[in-house]
Amino acid sequence: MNETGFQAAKALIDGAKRIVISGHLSPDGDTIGSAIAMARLLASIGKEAYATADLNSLGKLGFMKGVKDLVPVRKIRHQRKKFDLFVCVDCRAIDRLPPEIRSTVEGLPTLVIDHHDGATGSFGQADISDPSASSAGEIVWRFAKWNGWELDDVVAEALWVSIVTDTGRFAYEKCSPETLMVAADILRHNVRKELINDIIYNRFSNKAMQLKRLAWKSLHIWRSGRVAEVTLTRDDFRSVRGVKADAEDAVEIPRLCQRNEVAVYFYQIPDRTKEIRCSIRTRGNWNAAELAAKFGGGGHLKAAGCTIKTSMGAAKRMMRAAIKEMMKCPPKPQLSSPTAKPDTKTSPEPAPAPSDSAVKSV
Ligand SMILES: [Mn+2]
Repeated sequence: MNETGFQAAKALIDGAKRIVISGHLSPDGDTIGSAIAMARLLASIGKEAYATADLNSLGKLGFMKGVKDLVPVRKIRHQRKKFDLFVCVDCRAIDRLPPEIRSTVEGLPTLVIDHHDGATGSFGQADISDPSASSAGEIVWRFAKWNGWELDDVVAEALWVSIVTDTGRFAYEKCSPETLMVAADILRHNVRKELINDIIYNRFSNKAMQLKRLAWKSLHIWRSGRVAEVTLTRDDFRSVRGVKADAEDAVEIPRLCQRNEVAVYFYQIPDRTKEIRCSIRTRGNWNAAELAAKFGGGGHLKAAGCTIKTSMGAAKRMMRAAIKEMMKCPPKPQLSSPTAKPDTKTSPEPAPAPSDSAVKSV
């Protein structure tokens, strides 16, 4: 419990009337869930609170009860009345925010609620981030309880989506005993857990199915599967009239190789052919965030992403060279979370899966 941080956060909120809330670009379940929950909790104590997101990137998350209250990013700039507080969830850098809102929130007093590793570059006046938390949603829950705020069903559902997606359904390393206690409390509310699981993980549109087929066809395996890649080009997306959100989980395909340690999903956004996005997942101690940082990207220890501004062929050559370089030396052991036990004797299997959601590529 971050008592000092929570008190500073409370003081900022007490002094604010009109609050804007946003998470990172290409929002995932945790970004949307923690933003919706925070806005609703703040509204419950009489604040005018607006959660914003790029509504075109919601993908499957459109089913969530709180989505109807989200304000499109473009509308935030045209708000006539000024905001007096910005709450930044699941993110801690201005340049990771949707570009449409950056000028509006820059310079506002800021409360940061993040859980990414390597908590650097904070820009807030109050910061209740915790890299050991499973999700930003888990921190929102702790803060709500600390304040004595009541959760309603919409908040509970939003926080459930946050935690379920960011822990890979309670499977990833950062899923702690406390995460399960939080989840247990959330389940006291009316949460559509079966429906949520089905929509997010078990049902795919025709476009998504066609893109999966193309991604499987592109599977490229090297180093006996220790490294594997899939690729979706602009033409692939165009051929099925699909968008990025229709293939968010493509990086899970190369990860299925039995010995896989580094998985990469290369893709092009239609209309931006000179820009190759790479979604990276690692096992063991390979640092996905460091690999992505070589190309100006970032993320978590085992789930990260970057954009390389070049052609597909050149981006692949650059990424493959960086992976080879990284794999020359054995990975540095690292503890990504204070709750993780350094228990190497009893775990001959590769380390658990990454700490980001299956619904989006970082
Ligand atoms: Mn998150």
